[in-house]
Amino acid sequence: MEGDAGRDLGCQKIMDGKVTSDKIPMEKKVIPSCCIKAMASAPELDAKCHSTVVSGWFSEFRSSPDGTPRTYYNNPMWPGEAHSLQVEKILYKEQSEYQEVLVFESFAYGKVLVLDGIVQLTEKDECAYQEMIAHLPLCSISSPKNVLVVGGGDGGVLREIARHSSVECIDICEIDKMVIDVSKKFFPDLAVGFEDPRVQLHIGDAIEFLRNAKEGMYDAIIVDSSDPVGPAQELVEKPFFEMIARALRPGGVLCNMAESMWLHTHLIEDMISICRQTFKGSVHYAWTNVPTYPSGVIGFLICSTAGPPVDFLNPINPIEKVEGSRKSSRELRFYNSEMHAAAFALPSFLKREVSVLRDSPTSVGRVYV
Ligand code: SPD
Repeated sequence: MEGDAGRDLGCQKIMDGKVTSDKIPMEKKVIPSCCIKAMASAPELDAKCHSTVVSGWFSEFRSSPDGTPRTYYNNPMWPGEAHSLQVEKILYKEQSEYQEVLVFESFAYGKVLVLDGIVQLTEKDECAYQEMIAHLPLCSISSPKNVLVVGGGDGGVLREIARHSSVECIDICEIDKMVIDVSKKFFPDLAVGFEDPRVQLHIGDAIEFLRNAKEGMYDAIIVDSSDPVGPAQELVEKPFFEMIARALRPGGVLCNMAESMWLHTHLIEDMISICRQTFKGSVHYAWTNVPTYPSGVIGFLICSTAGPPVDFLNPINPIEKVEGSRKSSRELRFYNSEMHAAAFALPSFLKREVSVLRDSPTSVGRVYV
């Protein structure tokens, strides 16, 4: 069984440099200072048993490929911090060809999808991510027709794209079929996106898919990936962005998940620099808040190729006028035109730290240094 509770406490003891005997009664044991809630000498109930769950609380963790004890609160993407969610019940845990897939029912955020120990979505706050990553680009161009989603196997982004009745074809390239199957089973409100007849599903590697895509084929490409550790590593590198730019029509748009401004300014700076070299239209950074993501926010890199200029800050295709958006069975929960405009307002520290954002936002065109 995964998540041996005693081993987990052992790990905490080692971290504190104190080793207490298992024969000492519970009430006399020293609780490791790093995690008061890790009182895990009582075994976890089977329904809550997983290596990321300590005393009924899930925390994002750093996995150890060599099998040594896992170090809690030290994920390489966000060292020194972790967000915890109280687990009601683990519903699914399986290793796919690419990653570990975990679903649990949480106390406060509904069902949660976790890949390789990292929260991908919760039922409560997924709207803040899926609605923004889909409508920020699609509302910025008129009559989008061909759209590609990279990743997004849970279907939530598809659900949002489907609100745009101008769209004729939605290709999705997801590497891990298990994510799709799990979403269909546990997250029907997201997986409903796969039921749209315009959706063409491609299971496979996005790089390979883009290599074979017709030049200038897409009006918009949305990259809904996991963090760039593991299978998504290549999705923040220059060759990937070059392939995206090639697959977009002139004046086509990319919206790419771009991490947290509180945690990843170097990564953001690198991604923006690559995109400035690659996308000859405009390059912007926008963000939204998602309480269950590390630091509670996540950003998007939004770019356009050379061609008809795209004014991301003043969308030409406002959602309130998008045909089909009100017909959808599910009302928008987060996105509206005010949220669209607000997403491009950047805090002073970010403009200072990421030099390429210093004079942003601009109305149309490049992000100037
Ligand atoms: N740090 C987590 C980033 C996850 C981004 N992808 C989420 C997938 C939701 N469709």
